[in-house]
Amino acid sequence: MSEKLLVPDIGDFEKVEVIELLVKKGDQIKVNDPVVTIESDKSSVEIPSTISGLIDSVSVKVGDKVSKGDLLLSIVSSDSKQVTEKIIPKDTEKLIIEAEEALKKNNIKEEPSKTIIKEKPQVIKIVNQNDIDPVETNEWLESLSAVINRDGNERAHYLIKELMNKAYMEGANIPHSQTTPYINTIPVSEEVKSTGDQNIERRIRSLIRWNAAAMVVRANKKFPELGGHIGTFASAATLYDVGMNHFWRAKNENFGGDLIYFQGHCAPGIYSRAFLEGRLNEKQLDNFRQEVKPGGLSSYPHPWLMPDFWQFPTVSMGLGPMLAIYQARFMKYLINRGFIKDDGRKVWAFLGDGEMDEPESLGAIGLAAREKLDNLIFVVNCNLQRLDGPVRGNGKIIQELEGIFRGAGWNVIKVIWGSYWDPLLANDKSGHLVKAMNETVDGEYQAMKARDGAYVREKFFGKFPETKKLISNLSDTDVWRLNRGGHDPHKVYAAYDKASKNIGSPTVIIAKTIKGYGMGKTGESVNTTHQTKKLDIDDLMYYRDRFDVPLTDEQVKNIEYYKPDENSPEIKYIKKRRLDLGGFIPSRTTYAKPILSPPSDIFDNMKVSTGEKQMSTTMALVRMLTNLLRDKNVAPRLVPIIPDEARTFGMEGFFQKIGIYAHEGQKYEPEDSAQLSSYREEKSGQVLEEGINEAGAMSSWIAAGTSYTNHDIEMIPIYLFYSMFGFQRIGDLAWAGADSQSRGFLIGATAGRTTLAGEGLQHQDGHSHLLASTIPNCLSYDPTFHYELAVIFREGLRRMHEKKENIFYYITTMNENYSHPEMPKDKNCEEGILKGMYKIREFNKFKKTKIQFLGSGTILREMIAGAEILQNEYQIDSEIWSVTSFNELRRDGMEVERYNLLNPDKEPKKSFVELCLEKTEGPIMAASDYMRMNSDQIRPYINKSFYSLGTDGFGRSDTRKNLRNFFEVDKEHIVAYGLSVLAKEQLIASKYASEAIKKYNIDKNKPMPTKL
Ligand SMILES: Cc1ncc(C[n+]2csc(CCOP(=O)(O)OP(=O)(O)O)c2C)c(N)n1
Ligand SMILES: [Mg+2]
Repeated sequence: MSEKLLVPDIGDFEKVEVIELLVKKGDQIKVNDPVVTIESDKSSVEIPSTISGLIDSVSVKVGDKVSKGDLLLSIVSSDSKQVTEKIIPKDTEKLIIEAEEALKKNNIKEEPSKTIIKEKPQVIKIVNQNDIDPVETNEWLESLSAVINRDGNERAHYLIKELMNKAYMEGANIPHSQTTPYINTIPVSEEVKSTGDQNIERRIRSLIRWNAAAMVVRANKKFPELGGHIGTFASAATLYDVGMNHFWRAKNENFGGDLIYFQGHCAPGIYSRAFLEGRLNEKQLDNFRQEVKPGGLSSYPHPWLMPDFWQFPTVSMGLGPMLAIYQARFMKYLINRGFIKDDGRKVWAFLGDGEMDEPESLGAIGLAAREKLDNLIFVVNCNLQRLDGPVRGNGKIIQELEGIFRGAGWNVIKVIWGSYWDPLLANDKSGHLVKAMNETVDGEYQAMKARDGAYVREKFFGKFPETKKLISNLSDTDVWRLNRGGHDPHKVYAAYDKASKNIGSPTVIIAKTIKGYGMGKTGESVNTTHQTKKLDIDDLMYYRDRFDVPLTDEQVKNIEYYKPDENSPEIKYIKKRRLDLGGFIPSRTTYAKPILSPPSDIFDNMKVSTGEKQMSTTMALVRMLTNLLRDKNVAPRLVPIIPDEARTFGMEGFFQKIGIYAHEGQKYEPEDSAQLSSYREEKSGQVLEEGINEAGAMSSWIAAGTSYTNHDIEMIPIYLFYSMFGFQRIGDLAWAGADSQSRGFLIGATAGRTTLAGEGLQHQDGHSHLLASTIPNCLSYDPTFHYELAVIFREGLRRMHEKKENIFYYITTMNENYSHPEMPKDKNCEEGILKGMYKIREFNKFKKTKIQFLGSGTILREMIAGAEILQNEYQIDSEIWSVTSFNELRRDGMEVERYNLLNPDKEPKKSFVELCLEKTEGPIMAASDYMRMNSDQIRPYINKSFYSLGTDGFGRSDTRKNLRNFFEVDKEHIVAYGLSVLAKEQLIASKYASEAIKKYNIDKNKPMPTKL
């Protein structure tokens, strides 16, 4: 039976043009196969079939205008059932069921701990001066103890929650406290014990500590300018060691590998372990921070400088936490899209407590909880200090972070006290010890660790008679030995174990440590620890003794490294641990297969003229992506990333076509479900819709752009954003992306100071290309026409994803509609587009006076229009060059110039600019919709008179015409300035320029736009 396929609801649009027929009479099609592409003035969308069968007739042709309800195809249906099947809205019911199933799976919590605590539980009797009825308080507390005793912690937690709900409903507005007492989260009775040999692990850790410090001290002895850090790793050594010995699984043929974000300035400690593991030698350690000659060790984790070792650049504080969150999210994305299997890989991020003040550090923690990233573990090393002094002298950073993370929905594990405190806490019957712990501020905690046992006895235990008594049988040395949780391998192990098993939420481990642990008087817990790079002989002797490093005094004086024999138990142990965990960490490898570039004809439709049809380059890009989504190699690998601007860029068609990634699917029927481009979220969705979150979107881009190494699967991230909210907003992340060797496309849409008309100063980008030019492996382009975009994009795919070059592309696209010409037939055109310029037009009627125009982006069109006027009204000839990239031209110019200067005896080479322009006639005038500095970049490589126009100054909202007039880049200014340049070069009389200035009402007295 013949069925009719009609145009579905396409939203507010009427009479939308059919731009492509994707099927023909006689084709067999299935439900959801795209049949035609329609295009409004803003976006293009494919219409999928809702019927499967044989096409009987096609009722539309390219160029037709269609509206809702118009007939598209007649189909002889092959399945009568599907005739009535409604494709839009999607089967939401099914999606909900799927999402709920997934939810259920995720919610399968570990069996609630049924352990009935046998020993007397820790009852904390809060001794509070404001307690109006301590007896009643005691009764409640004892009841609670009884519950814990009988039914366990989970039951107690449940009752407390119910009590709070009840109180709330009764009207008692009791604010819920997000913090717990200042003690460890994991009770002693629930600590899982390490299976490791603690003695040997301590010996290994001591050697790692020693060699790490020695590396820094030796480097600075040789070259005091080199710098480095000792105190940070000294505080974090146990946190890393327990992970390395027991938890972090390396990538190998059976497992994808855990991903560890090391705290940047801990690098010496990581090198030091690699030295014991036999991965680095003494010579390399001696080249710490000497990166210019090959073989040196980079100051911090820089994959660019050590591409086989470091995976994640973290030293710019705050980026590590954010990148780790989006890394964990992208891992789930790849799992949910079926690219990698879910084998329980984890992302661990090590952060400093001072670093947590960076807004970026905490900025994305809500997302981590929302997305239920139980593959993510943060370890915050709370040594209570940052660079200058205490992180929270007057407060408690651990408590503050606990509240913030718990409030955001994280699983929080505090590791505050080491095992030596356990008996004291068990004997704290009156609760005074915990009270003292709660009331002591970080400034005091820090000061105590800079002194000695006697001081701690007086200042801390001396707070109450009860606490003083508690330690009456301990010597000052015993008191001094009371350790912090982050230095206790047992406590750290228990926390890591619990974190690794947590399901349904991310975990943060907040560990308390001492900055400069073991460094003695000059370095331990003192405010200057962070910058200690040199230790004198006494300090070194102390350090050796503190950690029992088997070196003689003489060896200490020589600051020798210590590495036990290959057959020693220590070396055997350290290697065996890593062998059991799959290999060494960190290690950066890639086994990703390249993505075959699409055939060159995939973009052929962008090489023909659009005729009357006007479109923006943004729309051309979306058209191109729609084409790419039909290429079987490329389509699944595309990761479109959008910070809430899909509609601005005309990309709403992607919602239905490839879906928006949502780990829980879509639990609601979207408001616009009846429409063709309705908002569709799906567990296997492809689009990363990040919301208004450029930093998050960029972090996703980096995760996807480095997927080839972190997941061994090449992906093609395409992040589209308002160009003004690109580099200047996320510049530091872009730099980290470059360091990480990310591959992918950044698309600065709505670009150009005068092209995005009706917005305003903070939206109007006239410099993003200059910012892009600061990144060495970023190639940036400012194309004007659709074929330029196609050539650039395809080459990007080829170089990055097929040839695996570690570069990335920044391309600006605009929202001005105009018609696009056919690609010039000149065989050098493609090469020119890629190198940065090619000749696009020539006005050559009069052969008297000539000028060279170099233009890019939308301003190229103003130049063409200006050149036409010059030809028609002033008999001036011109050649017009489309400059797709001033940045690339400059790079080539610099390189050629350098070669020529280094080879004075050789035939000089010519830069591409020179080759293009050397035989041309007349002065050169360049312009773009960016600051003059953009086009000025090529000035040194041009041996002719060169002038530039540009949009220097604050942007503002107005019409394009007025803006271009204001910034003096419209065709009228191009004519007037062009004549003036010719007059200055004495090629024409100055009166022509003066007349033009008058004719176009150009106000000579108007200040420079930079001053307005
Ligand atoms: C964005 C940024 N700002 C400043 C620095 C310089 N810096 C390096 S380490 C450091 C102090 C770090 O303190 P914390 O996070 O507590 O780490 P700790 O060394 O105490 O473990 C600072 C300010 C940096 N690396 N990145
Ligand atoms: Mg710190």
